[in-house]
Amino acid sequence: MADGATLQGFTIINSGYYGAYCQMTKNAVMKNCVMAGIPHTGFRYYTCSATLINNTFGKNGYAALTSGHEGNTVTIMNNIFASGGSAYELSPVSSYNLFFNSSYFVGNGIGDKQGDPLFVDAAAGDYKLKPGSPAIDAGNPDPAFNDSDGSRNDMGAFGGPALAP
Ligand SMILES: [Ca+2]
Repeated sequence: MADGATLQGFTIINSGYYGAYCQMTKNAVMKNCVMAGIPHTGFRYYTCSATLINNTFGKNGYAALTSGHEGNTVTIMNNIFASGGSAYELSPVSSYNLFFNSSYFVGNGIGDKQGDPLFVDAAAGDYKLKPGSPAIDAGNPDPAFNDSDGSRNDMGAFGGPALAP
């Protein structure tokens, strides 16, 4: 990804080696993306600054996020990390993320929590949330992040203001 680039609204399942690769990039943004079944890593960093908001990481081969080098500044918020590791070789600034079966970084910020996100049908690639999911109305409570229906932010790729209801 290039400096200041935004990757938004993509679903990348069972593809490639890295879902996206951010190398020597400043101020990259990824939001409302689904990354699942990727052989290595959903999002790979190499000396990069980036913000990840409202993404869903399903089960990936190695981890949701990995870093190939130090010197990263990564902020994660309102994301769901489900299985296959969350972040390896990387210490993101974290808030309002949901972690499930994550073997590396499991969140240490305000609003971070653990639990089964209750996807509709992950095996079939449907990463929307079932009623009762702990990710519903559990993202950042600032109205700037509200869902398009006006309710509090739902964690994951289908929450936040960017998508139509
Ligand atoms: Ca909501």
